[in-house]
Amino acid sequence: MNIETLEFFGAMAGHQRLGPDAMVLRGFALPFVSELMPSIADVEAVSPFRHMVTPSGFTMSVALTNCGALGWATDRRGYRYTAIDPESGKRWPAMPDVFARLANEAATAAGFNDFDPDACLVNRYLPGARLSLHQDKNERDYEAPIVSVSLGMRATFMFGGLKRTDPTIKVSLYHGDVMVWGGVDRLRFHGVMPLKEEPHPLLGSQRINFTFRKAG
Ligand code: MD6
Ligand code: FE
Repeated sequence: MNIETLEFFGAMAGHQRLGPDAMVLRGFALPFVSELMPSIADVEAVSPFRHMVTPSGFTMSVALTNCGALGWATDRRGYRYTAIDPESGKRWPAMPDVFARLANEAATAAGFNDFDPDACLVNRYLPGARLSLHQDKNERDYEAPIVSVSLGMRATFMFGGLKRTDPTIKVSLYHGDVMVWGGVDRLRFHGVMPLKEEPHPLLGSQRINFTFRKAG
């Protein structure tokens, strides 16, 4: 299929381009939700959600856990990927098959073939939680895209440029939306505005985000 035809079918499906290599696939995760939910409980049972501390000593309002061979962690010493959950002292739980399948299919739909993530960061937002503007740059390989899945309450995502001071656009991310970005957009600053309480019929007053990466 040529690029115009791909773009046309993408637009028909409600896909929204945010940059040359960044797009939102509206509702792409919906067919996976009934399989994803019990898998979140499995992950949480091994490595519970926790509030980590940033290198500057700030306790994050977002609670997080991980699955996969590598997990993202932060403490006073810095940000890094670890094979061991610092809290449990054990490996992060394995990435459930359905997670890896969703990530791979979303990447393909956005034009990135053969995405094989080794890390899945799972973020939980309660009302008021936010994520300040940042770049994702702890991964070894910037060639692979990042695939980010939103479940539950709506979030207002801020998407900026390559400099912190560049203007940002705001995009609502809804239950089932998947963002894929890579290539020239891979290092763009981004964040999440404080979550408003708009309870979701399935997840209640929370938002869950999975962020898949090739970290190692
Ligand atoms: C979130 N996401 O959506 C936080 N990073 O809750 C991220 O920080 C993020 O969504 C890189 C790529 C996509 C993302
Ligand atoms: Fe990020």
